Amino acid sequence: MTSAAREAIAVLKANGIDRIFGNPGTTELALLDATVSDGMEFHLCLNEGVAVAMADGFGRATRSVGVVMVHTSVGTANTLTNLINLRSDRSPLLVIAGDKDDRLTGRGCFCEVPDMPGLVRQVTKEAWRITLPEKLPELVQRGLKVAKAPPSGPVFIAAPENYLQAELAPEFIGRHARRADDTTMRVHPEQLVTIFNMLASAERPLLIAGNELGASDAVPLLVKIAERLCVPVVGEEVFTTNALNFPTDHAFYHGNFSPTLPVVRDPDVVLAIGARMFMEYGWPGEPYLRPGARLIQIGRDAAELGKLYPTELALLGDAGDAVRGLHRLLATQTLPAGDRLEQRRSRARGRPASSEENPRRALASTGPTPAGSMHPGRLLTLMSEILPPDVAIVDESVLSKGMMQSHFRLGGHRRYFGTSGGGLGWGVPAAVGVQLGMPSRRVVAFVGDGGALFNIQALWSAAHLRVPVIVVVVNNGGYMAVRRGLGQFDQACARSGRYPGSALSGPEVDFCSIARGFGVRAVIVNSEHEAVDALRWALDSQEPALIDARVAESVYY
Ligand SMILES: Cc1ncc(C[n+]2csc(CCOP(=O)(O)OP(=O)(O)O)c2C)c(N)n1
Ligand SMILES: [Mg+2]
Repeated sequence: MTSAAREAIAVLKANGIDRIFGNPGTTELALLDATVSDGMEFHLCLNEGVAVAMADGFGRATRSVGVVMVHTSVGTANTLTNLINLRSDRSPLLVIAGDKDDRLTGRGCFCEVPDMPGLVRQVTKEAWRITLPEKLPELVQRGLKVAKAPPSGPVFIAAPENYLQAELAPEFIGRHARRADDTTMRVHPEQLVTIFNMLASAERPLLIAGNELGASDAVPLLVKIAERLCVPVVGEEVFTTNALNFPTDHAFYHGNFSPTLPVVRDPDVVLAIGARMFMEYGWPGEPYLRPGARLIQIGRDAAELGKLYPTELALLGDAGDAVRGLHRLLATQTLPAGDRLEQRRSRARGRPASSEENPRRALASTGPTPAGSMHPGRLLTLMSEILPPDVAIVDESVLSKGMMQSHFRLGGHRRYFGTSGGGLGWGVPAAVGVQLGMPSRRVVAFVGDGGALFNIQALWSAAHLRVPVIVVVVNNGGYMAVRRGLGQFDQACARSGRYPGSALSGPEVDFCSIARGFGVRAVIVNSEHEAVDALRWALDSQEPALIDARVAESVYY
């Protein structure tokens, strides 16, 4: 005999899952008790938002499905912000929430929310409530399958306490303890030939490299395609970029998509691979793409293909697979001839062929800053020089995210994780999760002072799990996105010079004391010289560390 909870753990283990992130209550005792078994660990997180982001970081680092356990309605409610992030990032996750004993339904019991899946239905791919004990292993197995299936995303299961504890009849034991199928999405080779030839014969081709690429291992092959065909490349927009989709220091890389980039203004053929087109932040006014550009889109999400701009060719398929296929065609298809290739090369480079300097780096302004604070661009340049060649960056730096893309050398063996979801409180816990999943790399969280405070207690997890994550707080004194927004809004606040809801002062937040309170070493840096020392000090040890980097507020508005 075994309980539904124990059988659910057996299903997870059969799927190679060896840890659950969560925050339990007494409703989930059967599940928590069942984690005490060989090959399964429970990582206590000090808020459910922390659990979701840590599981996400771990899942993304190990290319697996993160699993989270939370307590009833109250714990589920705390998962919402990061579930919104994960849904936006197409990140697979399984959340199992304990629910009250099914016999209590409708009696106004403690923590009662009559429809737990209803709490999360809008921000998950699927949300179910178990109606029989034997449904738990079945839906855990199916939940993993649905979470992984393209476009991947979070799945939620509410499991009433009495069903978690119930013993299963023998025929239900072992029935679902098998690996959930992976879905392969192959693109058709003939269509790839058409695409290759459209790209090769175009006058002014453009490649848009999207997040699905960063999550694959095909970026080096895309670099080769761009180089051989001489095609300029842009990434997704800054705020939707959540992965390293093309080396940002490559001569053919023109930065994140922006309708004002010269190379975006006049393409005749656009190939968007695994890219969202687009996730609008505000009403765009003018179209982002010139009418008449022939658009080809490839990706795992049918809803994104031809979403806002009509395509000439739309292929539902895996971005990495498509790139591998296109790369193979380099050996067999006709490439543009000599002088045409030269013309294309100079357009792709977007800068004089002799200069080895990346144009966007030169463009980035790093003028003087008030004494006692650094320019965030300079900080990032220093970080780029000092951090290891295989460092993994976890970025939730809001207004500094564009500078991360331009000043920090993202390429080679470096990895980059961000969120496109807009919900603050993902970065610090996600970095702890990435570091757990990538023990041989150093992981650096680059987080805003405002965003860091939404789930700062993830520092405790870093100390508790002894993972050497380095948290760099880019401290500009508050919510500069709000401050800048109010300035651009140009009404009462701009006229009076008073900016409510944006300053983290009176008292100033003491990040170092907070970090030490959670068992993490910490230091303040006010200058470039101190930043260099602090980064070396943090890297010298295998303990987690926080660096409170004071950057100039005035850079942001
Ligand atoms: C959960 C959540 N609450 C509120 C917001 C609104 N918001 C957007 S940016 C921002 C300020 C972020 O401050 P910080 O992390 O310091 O970055 P900065 O704006 O200074 O670059 C806030 C509060 C949000 N995105 N998510
Ligand atoms: Mg800030």
